[in-house]
Amino acid sequence: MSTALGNHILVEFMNCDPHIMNDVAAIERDMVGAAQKAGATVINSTFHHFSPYGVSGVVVIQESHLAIHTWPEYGYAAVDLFTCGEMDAWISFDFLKECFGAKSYSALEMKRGSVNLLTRNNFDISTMRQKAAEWRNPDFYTRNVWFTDKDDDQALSLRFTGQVFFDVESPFQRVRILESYKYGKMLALDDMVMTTEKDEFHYHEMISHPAMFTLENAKNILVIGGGDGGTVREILRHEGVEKVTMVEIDGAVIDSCKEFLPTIAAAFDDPKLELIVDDGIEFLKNAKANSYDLIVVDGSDPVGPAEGLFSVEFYTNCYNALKETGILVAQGESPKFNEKAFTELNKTLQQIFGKDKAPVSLFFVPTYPTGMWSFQYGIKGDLNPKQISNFEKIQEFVEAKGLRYYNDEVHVGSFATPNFVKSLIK
Ligand code: SPD
Repeated sequence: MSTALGNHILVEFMNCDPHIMNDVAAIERDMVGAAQKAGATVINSTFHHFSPYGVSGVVVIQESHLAIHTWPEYGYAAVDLFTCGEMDAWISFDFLKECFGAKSYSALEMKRGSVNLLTRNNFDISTMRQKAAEWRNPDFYTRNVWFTDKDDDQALSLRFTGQVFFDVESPFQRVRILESYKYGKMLALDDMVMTTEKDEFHYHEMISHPAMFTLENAKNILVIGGGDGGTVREILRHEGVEKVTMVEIDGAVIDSCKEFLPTIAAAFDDPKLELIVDDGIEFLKNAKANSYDLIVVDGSDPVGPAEGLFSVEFYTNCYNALKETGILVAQGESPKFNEKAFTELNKTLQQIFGKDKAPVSLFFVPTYPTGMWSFQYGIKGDLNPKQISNFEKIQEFVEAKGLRYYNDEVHVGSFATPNFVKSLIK
């Protein structure tokens, strides 16, 4: 029989992966996982991310607690594994060592509450049980966990509930579905917000309808990227569309959105959609000339797999694949957050489509850094999205489909450019 009430292992994890040491969601998941792995019953967990870096947190278990404090700048974690009963905390130790990528470690094991030093009370357990039944969890428990989409100097942060629905390192990127307090569930690729349940319509209505109403009769459409499904959902609202081909490089994005963002991934079963999981850049190299009325490039930011979506070669291939009269719409970055990518993309499109054939449409997305975002156009043939006349048709469509961002006024207004944007693209 044990002569102590508890067992306490004080752990030093050293030379850990610094990114993990600063990832509050991963650390919470791993600490809870470590408790479960050792057969503990998890009661609650609370974790906090410090600014600018560092994480602290506790997992309360039926068998006592696991606690952690990290110093990412030293790749260091101080961990307490306090257990009682039969639980083997060394199982948690081994699990965390792997999760944190600790290259060195040490541990000090102590017995806590030596029964030789303690005297047992005769306290009245029945009164205590009755009191316990009256307790309520006070409202002061708060979570302060933030997802931050940032460059070196600017950021957009969303407080999230700690719920991680999907977290997979695909061959291309880290794909996550997290839950934010204000904007519902969101898709994040690496550390960038792609879309959220509450404001996705800003982006998806504006990437689709201005081009569709400029063309008026688009039948054959190609979407590159757009794995969450929001763009094809909007395009397929237009009854005259005969076929949409969508080429998304990362199947994990499609799978995660189908399962956890079904209102965005709502059109994947549409018979007019051909879904291809492959590299869109390669697809366009081999695309037949003169094929599409509209090509939509719904890519992520110009890092990782989307980098090639900002090249001259790629847009030349898009130009060739468009019909004689056709439109290209590309995710154009922000003239405030990513001025360089915004400007270079416009230069590329002007070079390929012509100087007056690369207009910019600006719109507002609350969950993208700076909020100001753009779609950039390449116009082939005699079309002008700034000068449309089918206002009534647009109004009927907006009403019938219950659109929440796009309308005839927004269409025209979105092509108005502030002076600083004019000078970036002149
Ligand atoms: N920084 C966000 C860039 C937008 C990327 N595309 C979002 C995909 C939505 N379908």
